[in-house]
Amino acid sequence: MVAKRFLKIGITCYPSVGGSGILASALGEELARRGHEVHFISYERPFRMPSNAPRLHFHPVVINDYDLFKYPDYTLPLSVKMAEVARNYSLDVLHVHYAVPHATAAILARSMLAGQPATKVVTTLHGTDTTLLGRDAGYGPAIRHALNASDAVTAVSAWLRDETQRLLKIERPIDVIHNFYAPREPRRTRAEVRAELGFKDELMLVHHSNLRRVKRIDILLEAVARVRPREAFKLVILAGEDFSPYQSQVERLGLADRVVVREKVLDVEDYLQAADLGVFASESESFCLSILEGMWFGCPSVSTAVGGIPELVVSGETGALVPVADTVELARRVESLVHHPLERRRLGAAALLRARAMFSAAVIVPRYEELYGRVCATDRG
Ligand code: GMT
Repeated sequence: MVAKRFLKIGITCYPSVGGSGILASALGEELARRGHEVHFISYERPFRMPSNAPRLHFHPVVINDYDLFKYPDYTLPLSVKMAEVARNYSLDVLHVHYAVPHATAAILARSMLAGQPATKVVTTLHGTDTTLLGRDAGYGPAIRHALNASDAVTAVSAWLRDETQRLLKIERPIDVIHNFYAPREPRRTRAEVRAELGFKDELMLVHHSNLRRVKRIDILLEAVARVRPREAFKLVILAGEDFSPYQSQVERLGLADRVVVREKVLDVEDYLQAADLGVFASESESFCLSILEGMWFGCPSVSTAVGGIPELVVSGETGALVPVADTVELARRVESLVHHPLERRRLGAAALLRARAMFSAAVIVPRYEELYGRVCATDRG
């Protein structure tokens, strides 16, 4: 039997609430649990990064706001910190989540380390780094350069891999490693959460996201407003950002007593265990970690068939998929599942099984370990 090689891995991600940061934090935590030494490098401690866990370290990037710059720069101090940590801790791998500007900073850091034992750069694409910024003439060439210079590139869905190759005209191989989720134990009971939210017998619809434009909260609210009878449900929105821009629409649609909003929620598990059905109207989504989070609590979803979502949700088996911007169909599928509890539970049970079988830490983390092993075994020459 070959002894397992424990690696020293630097991870850079956005530390705030957002799918790429959540995934990167969970990956770092799991890698440390498996014996690797993990160094997070970012401007803030990732919000889900546990304190006092063995082999888990955090290195802050300090950004000075010099008067001579109109815009503060993050890429250079990040690359200097990456090189410093790589040198001081002999990192085997720098794994960056979200290409902009992390991949460019990592390539620069690797150049600064020239002549020393090689640190390999792995870039994981999460979505808008390709689908939005990749189309931007001011970013596209820099992203293409950083991806071509990375030792390995991964994408969180096959759809995102194909989009990246098409949009950025990249021919190099991109490994698809889907996202995983490792739910924490809820701190409150389902009954306690429902009481806090003011529920009686209503069904709990849930939507959780950062509310950015691609999430199409406008369409989501319009669809929910069509569902009858209204007394049968309430929609809980766990908002990563300020919900106030949508408040007037909630009132106009007569949903004021049907929509409950909680902003900047960190304990999503508490709410997801109490939810009956997820609703998503995104017009672009490379994966949709939020759907997966619900699946882990047996919560099926109705969502748009867009981007990588069909790799996660099997329509009719673990949830329902509807065309983008089809408010009527979205409402129809939600209403049908509101009225058919057995069907809802069947989909929820299958969603949980699928999450365990395909999107668990036990399945996904070894794929990253295998990738690290592969890049560490190669010499860039
Ligand atoms: O736009 C967001 O939701 C944030 C973004 C991020 O980088 O955190 O999310 C992207 O990455 C998530 C984790 O891989 C995916 O689950 C989301 O689908 C993806 N968002 C988009 O593609 C719009």
